[in-house]
Amino acid sequence: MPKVRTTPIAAQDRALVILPTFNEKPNLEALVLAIRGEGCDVLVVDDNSPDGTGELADRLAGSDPGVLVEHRAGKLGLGTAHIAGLKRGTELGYALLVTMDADGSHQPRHLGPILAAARRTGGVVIGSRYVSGGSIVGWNARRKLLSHSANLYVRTILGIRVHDCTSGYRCYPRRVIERVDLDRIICDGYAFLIELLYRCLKAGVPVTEVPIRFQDRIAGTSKVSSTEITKALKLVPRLRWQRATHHGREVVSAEPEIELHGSTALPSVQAGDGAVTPGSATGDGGSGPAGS
Ligand SMILES: Nc1nc2c(ncn2[C@@H]2O[C@H](COP(=O)(O)OP(=O)(O)OP(=O)(O)O)[C@@H](O)[C@H]2O)c(=O)[nH]1
Ligand SMILES: [Mg+2]
Repeated sequence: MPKVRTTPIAAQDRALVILPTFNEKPNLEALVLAIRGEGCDVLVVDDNSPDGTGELADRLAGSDPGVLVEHRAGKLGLGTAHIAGLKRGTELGYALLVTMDADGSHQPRHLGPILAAARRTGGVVIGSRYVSGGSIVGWNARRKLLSHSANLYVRTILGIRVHDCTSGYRCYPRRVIERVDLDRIICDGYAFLIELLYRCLKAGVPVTEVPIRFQDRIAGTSKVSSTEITKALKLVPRLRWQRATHHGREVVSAEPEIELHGSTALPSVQAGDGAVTPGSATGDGGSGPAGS
């Protein structure tokens, strides 16, 4: 029997940007408007923020059908917020699902190159600070060192070549999310980012890094705690142990060069669309900025 298409026609080719929020009221409105200006729809996943972020999101949604809101009862973690958004976006039939921090660190102007790379490769695209052309503005040396060390740790333990494993600015084609069982994800917090990336790599999904200019949050406070960092550190060897029991594939590239199972293939695009990092993600545990 033929399958009945349930995808809303309006969503079929569209991108949905998922914004997890907890106390991001000062940042939300300008960000939502800028994302809408890039032609994407928005889903705010708010965890009953005490500062009224959820109410502001409702007001924005009230005047724009391209803005959706999911309210959750309390602070349930970044990972589960991403999962809730990815599931909702999948159900609604969006072709591309983007996750982005709502604190101003991830700029909507990078959406164009990120979406273009996702459409071209059909794989996961990471807005990356650690490929050529990427940068960080506003972090002190200690914060940079922490982030670089975390990425080096993840790359080394997991034996993967992605340079920015902890970036929350990502695009997942819906078909990729449909292939990865989100219900098997064990991490609810920040470690979720590493886990989902790793599961995608193990499923043989190509991963491409597009350089972004990351800037420190515009307003509000960070929600990353030392408990979250410890949880993430403990997760990585656990994933590695699972890896030993599953022999999967890894396909990673930094634009515009795509590495396919050891042989390098150049895609038919030029760097002019903002994807400007030739061949920097090759070699297991390769040395990106975190390693140098
Ligand atoms: N819904 C939801 N969102 C969260 C939760 N924790 C963090 N967020 C959001 O996730 C995004 C990233 O959180 P940040 O606190 O900026 O974490 P970070 O970017 O790693 O850290 P900073 O660089 O210090 O800002 C922001 O939009 C937060 O509001 C949570 O438990 N639930
Ligand atoms: Mg942030």
